[in-house]
Amino acid sequence: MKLYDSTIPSGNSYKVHLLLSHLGIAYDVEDLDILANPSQTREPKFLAKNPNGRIPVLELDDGTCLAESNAILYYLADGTPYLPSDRLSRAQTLQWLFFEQYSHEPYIAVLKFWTYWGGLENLSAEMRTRVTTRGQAALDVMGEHLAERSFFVGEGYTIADIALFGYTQSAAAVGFTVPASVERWLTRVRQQPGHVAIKKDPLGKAP
Ligand SMILES: N[C@@H](CCC(=O)N[C@@H](CS)C(=O)NCC(=O)O)C(=O)O
Repeated sequence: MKLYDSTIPSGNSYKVHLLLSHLGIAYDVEDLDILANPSQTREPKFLAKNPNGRIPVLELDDGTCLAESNAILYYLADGTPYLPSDRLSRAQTLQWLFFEQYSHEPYIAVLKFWTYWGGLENLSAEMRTRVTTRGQAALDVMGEHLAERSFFVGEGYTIADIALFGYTQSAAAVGFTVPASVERWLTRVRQQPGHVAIKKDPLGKAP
């Protein structure tokens, strides 16, 4: 299989790298320049793989392409300990995957992108407040949930943790206040067997 990623470190792609590392699955990678104008993900060749023009995309060995980071996690984790088998736990896993995409990533990931690769200077004060307030609210929800538990769903580490780790690991660096329970969880995630760090920014803009 082949993972289409970006040249700069994408938290959404990183989630997939992280799960593939835990699973010990070998794969190819192709990096695209998403800072080009237009982004290489908007070229016809890539749009044929994902009409939404975004990485990550996982191309399976039969040529089928799967987009959306959390859908890719769900596909890869099926039948493994990273996706619970009971009905309620699976739904709770989805609950956190949807939370990540609707209430977390649009604020924390977007602020990360603007901070390191440009755009922050064009932001109105109103928009900046909206992004920081909503991102902080997501971190606070995570903090409450983790106050008395080690991982997001059940007793073990699942794709809910992987999805949320993708961008939460960068939240403090872009100005958010990370609750202590979330800091402890970040450490627990880094201690999981097969953990890999997000790749370095080849442009040297992100730490
Ligand atoms: N909801 C998508 C978001 C993917 C996304 O925003 N990808 C960004 C990089 S992190 C991208 O491809 N940007 C290039 C573009 O929009 O042209 C997911 O979780 O995979």
